[in-house]
Amino acid sequence: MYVFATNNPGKARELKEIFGSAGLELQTLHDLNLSLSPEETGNTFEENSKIKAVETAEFLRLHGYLDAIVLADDSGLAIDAMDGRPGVDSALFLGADTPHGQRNAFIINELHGKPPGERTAYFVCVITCCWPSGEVLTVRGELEGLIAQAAKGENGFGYDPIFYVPTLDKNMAELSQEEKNKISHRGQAVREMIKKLKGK
Ligand code: ITT
Repeated sequence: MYVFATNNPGKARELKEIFGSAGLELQTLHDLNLSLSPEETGNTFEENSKIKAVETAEFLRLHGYLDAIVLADDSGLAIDAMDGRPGVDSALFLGADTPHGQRNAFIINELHGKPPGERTAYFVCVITCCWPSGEVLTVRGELEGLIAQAAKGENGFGYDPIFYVPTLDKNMAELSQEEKNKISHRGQAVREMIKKLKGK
């Protein structure tokens, strides 16, 4: 069984859809009535994604899930004009409990008046898989875009309303789930991971 170690419902929705279209079932800890929030003490997406996968795999073993294959996602938005922030601290930006609407408004304001060439940004998604044997594998996906002039769209989650995708002339939150998955940092990483899972 594949278990996704996340507390973020937006990530869970996206991964489940991509797994589903590959004919694989993915459950979250929430689906198993379990809960765990590993401390993200790493300095990189790779480190934090591995911490979440490995700790959750150990936790599941203790709960009797001896054959669980665990996936974890660490992701975020890096803005060039803000020296790569919020980056690996994307979930903590302006404080862990700050609503995303407030974070997005802050970023729009920070970049106010900047021309497109100074609005470049990219989403990163690193997914780690941890097998019952303890073997670990990591993949990374990235999507480049621009910080939009204004927040737009109701879909997706997090920073999606302020991320402009030039090739589609839309903000990420204006894309359907299917459209986002096709191009997104997470979509790319998950599809690569699924190829590796199927090759095992
Ligand atoms: P888990 O660790 O439980 O998976 P989290 O939300 O804490 O959930 P991260 O530590 O990886 O996840 O933080 C990622 C942050 O970046 C979080 O604030 C997200 O809202 C944001 N983010 C990640 N992927 C995104 C996406 O596809 N679109 C918009 N924002 C995204």
